[in-house]
Amino acid sequence: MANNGDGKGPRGAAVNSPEQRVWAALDNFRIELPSWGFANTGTRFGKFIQSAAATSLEEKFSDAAQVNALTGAAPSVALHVLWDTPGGAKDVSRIRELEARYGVLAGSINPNLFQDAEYKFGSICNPDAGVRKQALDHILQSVEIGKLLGDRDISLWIADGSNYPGTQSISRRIGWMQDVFAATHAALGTNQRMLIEYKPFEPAFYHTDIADWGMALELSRNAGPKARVLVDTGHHYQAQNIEQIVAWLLRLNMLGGFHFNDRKYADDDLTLGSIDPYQVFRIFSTIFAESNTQAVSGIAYMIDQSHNLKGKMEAMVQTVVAAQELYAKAALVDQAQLAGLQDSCQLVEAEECFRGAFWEDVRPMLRAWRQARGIPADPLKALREGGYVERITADRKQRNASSVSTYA
Ligand code: PSV
Ligand code: MN
Repeated sequence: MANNGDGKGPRGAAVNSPEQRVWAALDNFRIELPSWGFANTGTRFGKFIQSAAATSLEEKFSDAAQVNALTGAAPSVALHVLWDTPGGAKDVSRIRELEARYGVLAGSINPNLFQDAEYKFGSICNPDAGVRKQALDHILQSVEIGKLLGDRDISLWIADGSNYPGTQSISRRIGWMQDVFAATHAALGTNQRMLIEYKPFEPAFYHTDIADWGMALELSRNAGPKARVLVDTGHHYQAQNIEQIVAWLLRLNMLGGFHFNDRKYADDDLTLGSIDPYQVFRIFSTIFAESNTQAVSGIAYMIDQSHNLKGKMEAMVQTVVAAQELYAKAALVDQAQLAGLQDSCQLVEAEECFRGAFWEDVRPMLRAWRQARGIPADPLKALREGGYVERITADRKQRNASSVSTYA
């Protein structure tokens, strides 16, 4: 979902009170929910079925609508084509009905290029031209679904790579990717974009075809003007400076959006901000500091988490609330003051100005903002007291008990 902080770009805007900055930021903040975050998933060692998990696309829309009602910040739900729209373009009218019934919109469209047996040795980088064509056809079908739904973004995560040195030509695979992305770009509608996601490892452990932001950037530029880079916060090596990547991509007007989650070790998909909230604050602060308003306005904020241990509804509400809190903290940074301190190299003062905002407790401001906007002051408490989780648990229990599949 597009979002531009306080709507004007911090350096260009009239300086408001901290509270006004926070309220304006919250009014504009939108974050997309992943349909797969409401369904049963597992680890690679086993699947954990939850009684309240969504067992159909309708239930995913219902859950997403509930999260949106409680937070006021999550009006769209990302779809994974294989799991949500197995009928392809034929499913579009059904999705439209669900949008109308539940009041949340379908968001980014995610082709699935990693699950089918044919993709064992890769999808768009597979040495077999037939498999590459199958992958391209699936991407083009996703573009078509997005076009029919009026959705802006196709999010492309390519799981391809290899496990052993010498077993694949890294170079030739680059060419195959370029061909597929060029064909994808050519199929995009006027308002559509393709977002290219990167990830250093997993499922491949020697080389991954799109391993970092440099590769994603080059592939995006090569594909055409409607391609952008997608930053999944869990897809970096431990010591990587993610906000620096964000600053570069914004500067180049090449940041398409985020998949938010947190991690302790690798791509753990933990709740946003649960391990390192300062990291998320630094990312948001980088966005508030950016003067290229066009680049900032194109950022799609999305959640990419699927919880196995926490209740799915609870985890999703908690995540949206955490994102709002960290976004509000970043809005508190006085950008004009900070820029002055940076330019005069007043290091300690600059650092205090920056991290001081992080240490502010913004929760009272959020409560006041929510009350003024007719949203429950404490969304998690409202979820617990509202009876929704009990209702869906009772309703879905039986179906989930007999479910054997992941990503229902
Ligand atoms: C892969 O790890 C990823 O981050 C991609 O965005 C997928 O679409 C998503 O997770 C769901 O598996
Ligand atoms: Mn992701």
